[in-house]
Amino acid sequence: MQHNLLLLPLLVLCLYSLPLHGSDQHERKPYIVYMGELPMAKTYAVENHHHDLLAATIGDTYLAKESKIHSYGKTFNGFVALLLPHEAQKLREEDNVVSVFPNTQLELHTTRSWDFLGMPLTVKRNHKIESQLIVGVLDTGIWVDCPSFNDEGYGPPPRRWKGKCVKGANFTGCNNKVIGAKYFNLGQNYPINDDLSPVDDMGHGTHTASTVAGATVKGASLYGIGKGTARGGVPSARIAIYKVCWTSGCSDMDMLAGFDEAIADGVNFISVSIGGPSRDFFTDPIAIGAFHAMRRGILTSCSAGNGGPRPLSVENVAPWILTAAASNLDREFTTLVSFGDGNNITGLSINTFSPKKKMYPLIDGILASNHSKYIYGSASSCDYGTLSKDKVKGKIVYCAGGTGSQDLTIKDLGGAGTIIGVEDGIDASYATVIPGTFVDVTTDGRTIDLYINSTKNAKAVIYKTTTKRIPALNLASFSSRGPQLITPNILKPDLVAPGVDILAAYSKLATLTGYKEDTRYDVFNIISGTSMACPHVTAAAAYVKTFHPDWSPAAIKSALMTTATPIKISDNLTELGTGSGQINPVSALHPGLLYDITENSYIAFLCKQGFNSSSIGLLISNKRFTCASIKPTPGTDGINYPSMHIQLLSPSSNISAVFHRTVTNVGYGNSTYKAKVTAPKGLSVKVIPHTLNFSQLHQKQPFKVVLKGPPMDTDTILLSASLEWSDSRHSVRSPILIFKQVPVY
Ligand SMILES: *[C@@H]1O[C@H](CO)[C@@H](O)[C@H](O)[C@H]1NC(C)=O
Ligand SMILES: *[C@@H]1O[C@H](CO)[C@@H](O)[C@H](O)[C@H]1NC(C)=O
Ligand SMILES: *[C@@H]1O[C@H](CO)[C@@H](O)[C@H](O)[C@H]1NC(C)=O
Ligand SMILES: *[C@@H]1O[C@H](CO)[C@@H](O)[C@H](O)[C@H]1NC(C)=O
Ligand SMILES: *[C@@H]1O[C@H](CO)[C@@H](O)[C@H](O)[C@H]1NC(C)=O
Ligand SMILES: *[C@@H]1O[C@H](CO)[C@@H](O)[C@H](O)[C@H]1NC(C)=O
Ligand SMILES: *[C@@H]1O[C@H](CO)[C@@H](O)[C@H](O)[C@H]1NC(C)=O
Ligand SMILES: *[C@@H]1O[C@H](CO)[C@@H](O)[C@H](O)[C@H]1NC(C)=O
Ligand SMILES: CC(=O)N[C@H]1CO[C@H](CO)[C@@H](O)[C@@H]1O
Repeated sequence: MQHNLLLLPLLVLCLYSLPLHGSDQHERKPYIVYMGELPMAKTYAVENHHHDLLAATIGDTYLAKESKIHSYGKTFNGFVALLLPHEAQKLREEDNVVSVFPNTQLELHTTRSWDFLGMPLTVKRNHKIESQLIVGVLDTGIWVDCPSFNDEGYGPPPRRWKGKCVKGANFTGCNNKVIGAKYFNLGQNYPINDDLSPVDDMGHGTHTASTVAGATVKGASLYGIGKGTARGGVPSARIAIYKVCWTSGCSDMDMLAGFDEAIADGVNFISVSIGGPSRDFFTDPIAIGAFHAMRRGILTSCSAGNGGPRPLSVENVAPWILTAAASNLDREFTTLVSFGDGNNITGLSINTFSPKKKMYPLIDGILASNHSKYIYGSASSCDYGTLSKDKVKGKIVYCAGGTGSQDLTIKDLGGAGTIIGVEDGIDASYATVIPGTFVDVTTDGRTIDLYINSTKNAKAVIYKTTTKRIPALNLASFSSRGPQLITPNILKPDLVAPGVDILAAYSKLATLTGYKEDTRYDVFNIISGTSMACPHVTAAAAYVKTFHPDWSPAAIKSALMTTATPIKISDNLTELGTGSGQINPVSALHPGLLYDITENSYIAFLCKQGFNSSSIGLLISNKRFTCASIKPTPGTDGINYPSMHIQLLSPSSNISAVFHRTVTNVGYGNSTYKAKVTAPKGLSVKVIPHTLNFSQLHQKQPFKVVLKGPPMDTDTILLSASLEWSDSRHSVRSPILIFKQVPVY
């Protein structure tokens, strides 16, 4: 339901996207031909090589030239071309090609948050180093002209910066805060109403960029709602925006172009609040881009997706990606509704409207129904086309269930407001285009039903939204859950960060609800999604880097994971969505031990996963590489991951797994860590050795964790344990999760 709310306007706009350029090429479709790392010896330009390969495949030099859309070649090798399926197949068999996949569309995963994470305004910072960091944001573009991107007090861009600021429609340029902006529309099929420039027509990119690195803005609010200080997690850092998403979605080829440029421009971090169904790593543009970023010391963070609470919904699962799930904050935006009988209920919404009258007539969808025959939809949920304008006008309409755009329907019919009953629970507040709020259909919804039935003269009034403090730290229900199927023995998502009701900067080109019928524009907005969690994680990683500039992407990720706060578990599926827990950026500065992963360990891992030696050779530009030439990586997962996970394929399997790990001492030179294990009944967790002695900093110590147990009970699908290394000053925690695959949900 939440997913729909965020995405509905996008789906509508899809209809306007133009067909691909070229008239007689309607059978050819864009494919991405991915060729791995750039060749070591650049004997001649990669473009020429791409052209030759394409010409040989198509068998026509002219057509080959016409078909090529783009050559990647700044940070990895590959191109996009319009191909027929058999040509794509032919290219797949070429020696120099890792993968060939059709271009598809990905989607967006759509101020107190930093205080809440233990980073008050006064948190200690390395401003000088922070101001040298550049965060690349692949998103919908940016609206620079808002207070969060005011560059007062920022010096010139870091010297290593090689990016540019591309001008265009409604885009005024960059400054010393937003130091780079580019846009990508390789298919030239952006919707007609989109601005051909890095400007943000949707608000999403402005919001995520300001969450990472927005300047500090006092007294920020949305029409007085959520008032406080808005700021990014690393307010001194610089932003470079790569617009890869249009109102029609974000295409694979544009995503890859964004990565290619961002890496070459010299960003330190890449934040991607975008995703799609999980794919094999080397046919997934985000996994490919993030892999080449990792090779150059750049950490990529991504959102886990808004497919929760459904299991198997997690996206962006490559082990070199930091995958972010979403939690709520310790506040809620509640909207009071008073009824004619004196009763009140509180719903959740962002209602910026104050009532003009004391009370309004209240009806439900059934009473408002247009009884002349409608064919589609249900009147009780106020579906479009089912209600009568005469009956709705001037009234508040209660709609039970439905698709989430009833506020727009009721507005069209001249209604005064709407109360929407939601079926699957609500844990985020969404803006409504007229006075409105969302309530649980089975509890408050039933109260409203009874009241409407009890009188001929039902009345109600919806007040402006106010803020309420709540006990915090729950996984948002929309946040995607594991298990994942690409590398089943790696736990994803990795971490949780705030993603519910986040106040951050917004674009003046996008209305608050995204509906064109809305007339409210603001430089702030409150929105929800794992899209909002991802930039929090990116910023936390950047913050850690300002204190440890020499740490690798995997080391920073490990620091965040082993110091995270475990999330309260309400049910089995929640456990599959929280990873190591909620980020705690200040603790992550002192993790004690690190689970580092070098590029070579990722390569060994890919060998273990069964990737072809010649493909892996291309990824690292070493044609002679063979998996046989490296030491096989031992253990169940074959990678030094900071969490431990196995999926049992058969319900009758005994539990048996071994995790080989190596930790690096970054705490005190001379220290002894003892293992502390918590495990449920029926699971034996042995840590060998049980004590790790370090005599100096940066010393490494290996250990293994051996899991053993009988088959899990029939109605148990998860067993959850943990390992904590402690030297009495640090606690280095790894979740251990065993999941039993069940045939159907
Ligand atoms: C309902 O809310 C109104 C407005 O805040 C308040 O005056 C009234 O006392 C409340 N009624 C009940 C029963 O809580
Ligand atoms: C009821 O629906 C019909 C068919 O869509 C439409 O022509 C008519 O105007 C509607 N009536 C009212 C009162 O809205
Ligand atoms: C209210 O009345 C309608 C129509 O008579 C009926 O279908 C519905 O069940 C009633 N709702 C409740 C909660 O009693
Ligand atoms: C890798 O796969 C390709 C075809 O997909 C095959 O030609 C090649 O022999 C394989 N290489 C190795 C080392 O297995
Ligand atoms: C599970 O372990 C028990 C005890 O070690 C053994 O008897 C049994 O054969 C094992 N079952 C499977 C399926 O391996
Ligand atoms: C390390 O600790 C041991 C035992 O506590 C002590 O004997 C030794 O001197 C310490 N070494 C250093 C370099 O501090
Ligand atoms: C670590 O040191 C303790 C005493 O400080 C000793 O008992 C233990 O055997 C040592 N462990 C290893 C693995 O060296
Ligand atoms: C889910 O968790 C509950 C305890 O919270 C447990 O009783 C139940 O058996 C679990 N269900 C499954 C399918 O594992
Ligand atoms: C908000 C804003 O500046 N919108 C402008 C975008 O560009 C169009 C066409 O140039 C203008 O008409 C808008 O005013």
